[in-house]
Amino acid sequence: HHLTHHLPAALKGCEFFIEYQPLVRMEDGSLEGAEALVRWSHPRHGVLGPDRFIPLAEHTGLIVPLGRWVLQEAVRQACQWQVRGIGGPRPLRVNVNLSPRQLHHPELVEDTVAVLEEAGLPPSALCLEVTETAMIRADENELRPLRELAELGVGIALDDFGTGYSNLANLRRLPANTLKLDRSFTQGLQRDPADPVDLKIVEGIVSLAHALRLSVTVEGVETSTQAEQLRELGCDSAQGWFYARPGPPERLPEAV
Ligand code: G
Ligand code: G
Ligand code: NA
Ligand code: MN
Repeated sequence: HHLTHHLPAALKGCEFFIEYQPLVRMEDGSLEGAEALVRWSHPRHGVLGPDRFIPLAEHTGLIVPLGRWVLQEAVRQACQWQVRGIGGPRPLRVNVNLSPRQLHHPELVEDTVAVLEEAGLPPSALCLEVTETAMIRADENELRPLRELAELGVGIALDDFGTGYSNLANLRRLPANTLKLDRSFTQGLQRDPADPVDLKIVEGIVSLAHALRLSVTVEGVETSTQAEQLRELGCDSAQGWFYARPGPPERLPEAV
């Protein structure tokens, strides 16, 4: 694949950049943080989304240096927000996605700690997102680095929750402190009136998550109706086009 072929040069040539999508607290609409979403500014194909190249980078192993770059960049950015007082008295958190391959990399903990220390960012200002599917596939050895990071105060989010096949016993053993409800659930609330079964499912997931002391973030909120329903169902924070699309870091202060 020709894109695969060009990935190493693209990383060397600084063709990647990051957009940030705000995370908003449901209780008061305040800005909680932002998710870092990588893009490739390809000289011939224009801007490519992560779906176009993350699987390729994962396949070749380039995801490790690329992921490290994303982490470093995002942590530096979070530091900038802190320095400028954006987000008010509570420091903004930055969420960074981790691929399965990064999860298995022996230096994950060391690298992450080094990046935080170098930037002077407290571990609690970083959250690592790992998909539900990747987490439930991980054995105890593979979960250990995440557990270590969680003990240091780094947030761990179960991303795209509801698309995998977790069972309850499984959820308990994961080192996550946040559950990100996949946007397919949010879409189910689109109809007016919302499907009562969809409402019950979300309600059930939220109460299960809270029983396990997981905070719930909902993805893909596109309308005020959805936002209101999800707030009433007890979701803690939200992300989606209703609040803001992913954008450059300078735009974050205007987000809320
Ligand atoms: O932004 P949308 O922007 O198209 O992102 C699509 C998916 O790509 C998201 O679900 C996200 O999990 C994934 N993604 C975005 N940035 C990164 C990244 O830096 N690393 C990894 N592994 N996945 C990412
Ligand atoms: O979950 P991942 O981490 O998979 O999610 C990020 C992806 O979701 C990105 O591609 C982003 O552009 C997209 N996205 C973010 N907000 C919304 C939304 O409100 N609606 C839809 N349809 N997609 C969204
Ligand atoms: Na994500
Ligand atoms: Mn997600």
